[in-house]
Amino acid sequence: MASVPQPKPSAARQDLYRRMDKDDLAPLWEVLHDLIPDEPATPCKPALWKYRDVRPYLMEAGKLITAREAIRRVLILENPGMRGESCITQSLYAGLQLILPGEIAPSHRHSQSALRFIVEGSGAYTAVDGERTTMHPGDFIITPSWTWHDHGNPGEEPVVWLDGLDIRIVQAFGAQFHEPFAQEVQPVARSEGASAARFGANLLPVGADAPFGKTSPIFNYPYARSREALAKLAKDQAPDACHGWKMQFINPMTGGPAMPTIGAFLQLLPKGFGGQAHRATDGTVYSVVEGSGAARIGDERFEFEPRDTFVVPSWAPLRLEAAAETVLFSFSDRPCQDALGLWREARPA
Ligand code: 1HN
Repeated sequence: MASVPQPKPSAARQDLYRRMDKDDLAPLWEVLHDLIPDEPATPCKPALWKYRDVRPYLMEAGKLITAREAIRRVLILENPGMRGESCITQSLYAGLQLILPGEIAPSHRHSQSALRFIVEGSGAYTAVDGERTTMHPGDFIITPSWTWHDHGNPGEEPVVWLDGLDIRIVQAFGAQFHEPFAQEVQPVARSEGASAARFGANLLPVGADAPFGKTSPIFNYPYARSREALAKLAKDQAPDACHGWKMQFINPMTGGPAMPTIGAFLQLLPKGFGGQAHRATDGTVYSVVEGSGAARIGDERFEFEPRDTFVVPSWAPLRLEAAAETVLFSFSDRPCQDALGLWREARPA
């Protein structure tokens, strides 16, 4: 698009703009170059949150406000290029949520979808439409759009997870709805593990409808199983030059992504891995599960260790390095972009 911004409009043009402004009109030619950039132009910056730095704030918040009072006791991971906008990429929200032993976070539902990636502690549960699932580190848990959900921690230790929500995507469509449940804790309607048995054993109950619409009927993908799949994959196949061994969490009813708006992935990097540069149009949030290494994002280098979170903006070149065998969880808006035919990547030749 050959549109060259004018340095300063002439007096006659400015006069025209001023008069039309009163009638809610504006000249496209003054903004065209910003509206349609040659390449992705995002205010989103690369950033890393060290869990070691975040955890003390989270625990202090745990002393100052209960989960019940807060509704959700979360520290938002605000992208440094978009402070005050409650987002980590241009399209996604992320935060670290704490629930202490004995606490509950009250039940509600909303049109926004959420994922939980468990970062620290075991023994808390989340309930989705009448079924509870117990959290363990590394589990990938989904709260599908418009499902009743609440959390509780009947265990002995603080539990912390990374929340990812499609808040900005739903907001862009003006399709936000929220409703509190009549009681703080929703009744349990099925035994724990019911969804995994019905939908997660490469079997489907004959005649079953998708209980969560376009979202996977499996709402907990336990780390032990995902980790084993990665280990087996790595035994028989060479790593990808950019991603190592990378798998996507899928919806068993469709073979597509587990969530309609958010793609979630788990990848293994061998010790000593020095990945090639890769970029894609989906800004991506990473949570470090095992190992250590560095993410080179553009010309910045971020060293990571387990439980750290980092973000890679849309179209920023990423190179992953692993000092030890490393496992990374990640999520992005890729399913949205795929559905609309927008997703692009650039791999080394
Ligand atoms: C929400 O419902 C949860 O259910 C977490 O745990 C974070 C951020 C914004 C809006 C709703 C949860 C949220 C949220």
